[in-house]
Amino acid sequence: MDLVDRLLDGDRRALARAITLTENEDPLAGDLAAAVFPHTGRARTLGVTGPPGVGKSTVVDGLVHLERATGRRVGVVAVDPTSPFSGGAILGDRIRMRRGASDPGVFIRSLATRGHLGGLSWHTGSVVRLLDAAGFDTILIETVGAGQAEVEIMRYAVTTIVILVPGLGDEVQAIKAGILEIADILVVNKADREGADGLVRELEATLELGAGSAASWKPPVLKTVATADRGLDAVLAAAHDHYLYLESSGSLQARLERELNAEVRGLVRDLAGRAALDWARSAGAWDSALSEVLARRTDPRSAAAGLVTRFLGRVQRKSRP
Ligand SMILES: Nc1nc2c(ncn2[C@@H]2O[C@H](COP(=O)(O)OP(=O)(O)OP(=O)(O)O)[C@@H](O)[C@H]2O)c(=O)[nH]1
Ligand SMILES: [Mg+2]
Repeated sequence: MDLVDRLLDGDRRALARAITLTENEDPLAGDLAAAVFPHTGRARTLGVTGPPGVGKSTVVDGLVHLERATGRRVGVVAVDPTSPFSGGAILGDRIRMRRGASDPGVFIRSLATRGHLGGLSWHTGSVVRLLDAAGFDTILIETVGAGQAEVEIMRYAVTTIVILVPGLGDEVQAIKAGILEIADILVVNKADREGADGLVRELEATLELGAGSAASWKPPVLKTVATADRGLDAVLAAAHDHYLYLESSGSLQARLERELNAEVRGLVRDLAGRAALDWARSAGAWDSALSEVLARRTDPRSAAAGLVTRFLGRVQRKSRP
């Protein structure tokens, strides 16, 4: 497919077109995903989430700027599970960047719900892979906190940065429960406002309560003033440390395997139900299919389709008189 070749060459128009096909769930999107999959797995993904208006886009903009200064190419996917508009005024405003808009080393795209959240989540994963295949070194995923949605979407980020600000009040209590669990790095933005130190202490105390074993990653709590680019270099350094931690502890590989396993499992279940899944596991077909995916020789959809085809063939043979 010519589109794939151009995308792999880093052609921005091809990339934009591929994303649109994916977003529209065009019949070509599956082929596209299959064709680019072997060329993925290189980019580093960084998620930025938190309640509305805490400064996510400003932080993302600052991080893009820092990454560009080291020559890395950066893709930004802004995901808004709360808005049904795509590329419209609301979302456009959400991701307005101060810098980088005309930099060829930066590619920004927004995604919004068109129906169900599951679709949005799938789009996000697919778009991240397209950016990865197109040669972007760092992919930032911004999503506005909206309960389960950001948890789903942050699956695609290796490192998740959760942003809070002083003065959120009761909201912090609610946020703490769910969102802190997915935070690898906590940022108290708008530290130019009163109450930042108090919030840092409060978050540190909460993290202390839920602290795991001595060997596990302890999310740092960092203060930033994103509008003044203050503290963002420390955020990026922490993200780097987190990545190295995952890599050296073997968690990065384990995590990747878990994600791809879950993806193929979900696809098989969607295509042919639980029985197909049970069969694949018991017949030993699962392990070989999955190892092909892990080696990036087969994409998750093709692997799932292959398993389902074998399962259905078996069902047909059995039901023949
Ligand atoms: N005082 C202060 N204001 C900030 C800081 N960071 C961002 N802001 C302001 O906060 C407002 C919201 O910033 P955004 O970056 O758009 O926030 P967001 O979290 O992306 O917003 P949504 O995507 O709509 O949820 C803007 O007016 C920013 O200029 C900061 O560190 N200090
Ligand atoms: Mg925003």
